Amino acid sequence: MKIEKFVLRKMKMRMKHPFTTSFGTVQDKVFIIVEAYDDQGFCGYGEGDAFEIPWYTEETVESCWHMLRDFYIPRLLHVDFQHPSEVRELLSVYRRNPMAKAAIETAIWDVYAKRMNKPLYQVIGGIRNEVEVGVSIGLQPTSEQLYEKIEQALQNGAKRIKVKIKPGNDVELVKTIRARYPDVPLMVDANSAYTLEDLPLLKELDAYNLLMIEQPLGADDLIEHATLQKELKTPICLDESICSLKDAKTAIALDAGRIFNIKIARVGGIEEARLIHEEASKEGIKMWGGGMLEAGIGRAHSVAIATLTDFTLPADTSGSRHYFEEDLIIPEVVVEKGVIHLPEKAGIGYDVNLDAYERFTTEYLICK
Ligand code: OSB
Ligand code: MG
Repeated sequence: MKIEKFVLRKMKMRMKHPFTTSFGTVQDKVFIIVEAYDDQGFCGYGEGDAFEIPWYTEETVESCWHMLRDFYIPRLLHVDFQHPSEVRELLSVYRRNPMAKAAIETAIWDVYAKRMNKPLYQVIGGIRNEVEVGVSIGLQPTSEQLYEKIEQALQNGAKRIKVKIKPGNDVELVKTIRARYPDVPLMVDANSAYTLEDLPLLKELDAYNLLMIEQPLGADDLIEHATLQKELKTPICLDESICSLKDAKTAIALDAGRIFNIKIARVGGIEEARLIHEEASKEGIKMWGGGMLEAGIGRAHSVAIATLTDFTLPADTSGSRHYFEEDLIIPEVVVEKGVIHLPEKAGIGYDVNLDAYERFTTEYLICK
């Protein structure tokens, strides 16, 4: 197959509520869409989910635009290849920048699945057509607002609750949630806000029967995570620390975490995510699908990857309406009683809602 034309779009969608983590607050979701047009007239979509500010990973919307326009698109345009899994190798000459790679690689997987006339989740090896999901609740201005969000999530059937923590907003917060909801499947995510100097505090979290503690330490702190895991009963889940198969292998060798949050964006594409899944499965690591506050196209890809065999824990992916008044796909992603049912249409299984799609576009570039 050959890609004869790419279109890059910069998009902006206002979120219903600001989303706050230990690294900062997102109110406007600014992201990239890649459209890939093949030699048979099929069009595939991918989403670039780096943030405007390099706080979760080092990439930004602008750095991704640059990588895509100046390197990845010229590398892939008019090149003949058999299968989207080859894109990983074709782009491997360019170091890192995984979110930019994922944006274009996922678009090519979507085109390929459409050519095969099969749903993407089946093409990538998914084994189920529904995915259980929980919610990720950002840091809230008041505890009333936090309880309100938890209450809402539970009423909607969320399979587990994840709350963000940061220094000064941690043990006491978890303690009060646990007092109110003794049996709710609960976990916390620190987004790298702690160091090993916080060991005594992190050990206190062991008392609250958490499913896991997500990314307590820095992205580069694999050795430190291994030290911490030895001191904790609660499993550590790695997020920011795993940006490639190589990172996953190192984390496994060090026993730096017993659970992986897998995001296609963070690891550089569907193929890298599949390889990590394969490796982690062999080693008994549990997995679940992470989220990037995606719009519909990224959401569709995130749900697809969560259908792989060992994604056995509830994903972070919410329905479209959780973050946005209106999404850019039809139908929108819907969560029913904590479950997302995957569409059986070819490719990502959702169509672009052209009216919304154009309105959310702030810039575009045609490359052919
Ligand atoms: O750490 O998983 C994270 C959102 C943006 C960046 C990082 C993270 C998150 C979330 C929310 O926790 C996931 C989602 O609902 O999309
Ligand atoms: Mg996280």
